[in-house]
Amino acid sequence: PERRKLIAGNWKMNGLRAAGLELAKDLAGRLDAAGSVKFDMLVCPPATLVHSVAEAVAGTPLAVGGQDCHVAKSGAHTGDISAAMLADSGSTHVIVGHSERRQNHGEDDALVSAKASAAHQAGLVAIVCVGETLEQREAGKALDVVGTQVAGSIPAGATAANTVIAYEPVWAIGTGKTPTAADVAEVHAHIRKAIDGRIENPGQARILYGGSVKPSNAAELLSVDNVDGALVGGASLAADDFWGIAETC
Ligand code: G2H
Repeated sequence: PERRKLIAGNWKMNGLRAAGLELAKDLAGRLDAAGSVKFDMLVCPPATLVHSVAEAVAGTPLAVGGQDCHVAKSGAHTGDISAAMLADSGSTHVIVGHSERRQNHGEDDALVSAKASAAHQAGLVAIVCVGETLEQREAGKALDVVGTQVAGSIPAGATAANTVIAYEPVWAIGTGKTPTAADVAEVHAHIRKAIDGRIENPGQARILYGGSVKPSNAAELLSVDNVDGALVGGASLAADDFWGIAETC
């Protein structure tokens, strides 16, 4: 079967209650009104809003996810949130290994893999992020770096149903710069090969592109071979922009 595209919004550290709930309800309302659409839609609000957003959109096709989880189910980990807590709050997905976590919190592939495994134990879909820095791309190492990250960040037990890969070149995040369609195609084809033997049913696994996706470039990026959706940051904070991206599917 054809891979259905996933349009995922990563709100990052944005969203107070009123605006976050309004945004989520707006999107859920558009999904309901549209009836059948060609994409799945997910929003990942800050942890403070996961439960209220999930309650507000319950019964609609809009899915809700977290932006990170701890590897443990519970325990003495001040400030952390477990995958079980996200699931209990209405999440079906969680992003792990976003480059902002890798850079700002020193997360490495082994930890990302353990987080993805914790997500699976809790019944969540893990969205595993990978991507090279500008320095690595300019050194001609993008494919090697991404291949190594994929190999190290996918846990045993990963399947096309419980794991999504997101390719986010670090230099394209929040910068307005995007790789060419040819570069995206090259990396996504490389990832498709790299997940063989690591994700059950690899041909059905979804590989998202992320990094400065907006309505004006979404059609081109989403039509690239092996691009099965988008992970959207800045442009997921306005309903018209996020919906506009999804509508290009
Ligand atoms: C990449 C992306 C969402 P933005 O981090 O994960 O953010 O679309 O703002 O580049």
